[in-house]
Amino acid sequence: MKLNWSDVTPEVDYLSRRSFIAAGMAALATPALGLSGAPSGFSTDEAPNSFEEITNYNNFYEFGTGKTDPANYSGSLKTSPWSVTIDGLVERPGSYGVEDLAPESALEERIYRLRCVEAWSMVIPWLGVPLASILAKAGVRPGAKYVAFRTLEDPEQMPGQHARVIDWPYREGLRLDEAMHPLTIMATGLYGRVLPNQNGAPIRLVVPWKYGFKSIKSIVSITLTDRQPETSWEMLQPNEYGFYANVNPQVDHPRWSQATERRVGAGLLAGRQETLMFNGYADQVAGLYAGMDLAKHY
Ligand SMILES: Nc1nc2c(c(=O)[nH]1)N[C@H]1C(S)=C(S)[C@@H](COP(=O)(O)O)O[C@H]1N2
Ligand SMILES: [Mo]
Repeated sequence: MKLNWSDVTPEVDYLSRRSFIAAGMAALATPALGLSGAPSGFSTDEAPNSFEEITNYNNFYEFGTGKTDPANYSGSLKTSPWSVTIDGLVERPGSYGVEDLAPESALEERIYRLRCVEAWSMVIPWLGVPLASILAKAGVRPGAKYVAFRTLEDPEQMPGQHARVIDWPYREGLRLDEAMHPLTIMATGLYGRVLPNQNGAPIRLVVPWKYGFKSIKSIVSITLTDRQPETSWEMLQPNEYGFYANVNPQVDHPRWSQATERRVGAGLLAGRQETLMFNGYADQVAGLYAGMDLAKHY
């Protein structure tokens, strides 16, 4: 594993956390919570965006549609206690506490690229657990083919829900094999800290080879089904947003090209960079779509 980005990122808190871990210490004297996710071989060695960028340029329509709205208005979300209902085709349906689904001792660090369908991207150092480990707790029953996710619906805590831009709650879904893929995680932190509200606290999905809208935030329910679930963006505009939403530079959005992207924070002179098939994760995930027409199943 190559973690040589540390000499190019100025993220001071993160660097100090890393050296802390290296020293084998258990606690941190900074406001960071010192969650010590083990690094994993799945991470990119690209320089992560700064904590500032990752937490102030967000899409989280429950708090407004502007990029700084989530940072400004998500303080009203109460993230603890928080439980996730897991139901449908599972052996042990029920309500699971976040601390049981993603215990600190199980957290892994995953430095992933995030590519929004709007053609910007970032690199984010998540902390989380494989979604597969969460599904194993509930026990997937034979016959389950898809996983459906829902975000909290509570306009009192999520003022953006007073506007009906989306048919709330925000909904997403994955095919079961996508959900079980080792790259698919449920994140509860980033940069060694508890997940900020604007990034989907206390628990959100991260599927790095798909457009960002698949990575649903602040999840309250997970349902195993035998049918492809309805998903928010497809419900809203099916000719523009599909169920699969795999990052694909060869399939343009009807209103803009997906061939290139702007890396947030790279600066005006950096120019745009080429978007990679499956967001650069083709070696790991292309096999999931063997034989499928990805222009049809966008
Ligand atoms: N519940 C919910 N989840 C959501 C969204 C949203 O509006 N509501 N926006 C999505 C989009 S479009 C993107 S690009 C990512 C952004 O994640 P980030 O703000 O943590 O970078 O969250 C996704 N998850
Ligand atoms: Mo997005």
